[in-house]
Amino acid sequence: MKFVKRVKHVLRSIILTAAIAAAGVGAGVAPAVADDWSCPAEYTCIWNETNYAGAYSWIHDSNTNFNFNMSDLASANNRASSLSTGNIVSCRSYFFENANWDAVGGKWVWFYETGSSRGASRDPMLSNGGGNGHSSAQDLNNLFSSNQYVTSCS
Ligand SMILES: [Ca+2]
Ligand SMILES: [Ca+2]
Repeated sequence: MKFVKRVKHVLRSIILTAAIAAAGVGAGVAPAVADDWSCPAEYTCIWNETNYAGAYSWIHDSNTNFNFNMSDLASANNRASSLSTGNIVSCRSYFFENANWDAVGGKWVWFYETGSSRGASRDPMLSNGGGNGHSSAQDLNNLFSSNQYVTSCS
């Protein structure tokens, strides 16, 4: 299996989130994202509440640490309660309890992109488990601290 680490685009995410928040205010609607289908192409999306609600973050590329903010400007670290892979082009999106993709010292699971028939691509409630693999049957609420996209699933 080939792991491909992409360069983070934290600044772009911040600008994009700010732009969306500004657009939401301008349009007179709440900036909260209400369903997983709003997760844009090539992003994995996390929300701090179940059912794809509350503060959110659109994650682009792999991150060794969730040191970026969600839409409410609070850290995304240990705050994901629901998750969608939207339409990412990666084959798999891994999420880890610990930073630095630590698959030994903590829980980890993976999700597939939309359209894949090989497994879950989203989960509205991480507290009762979710995704595939190692820790999929365990409580994953408010846990994730790093993520990794894998672009090849040979
Ligand atoms: Ca964590
Ligand atoms: Ca679940």
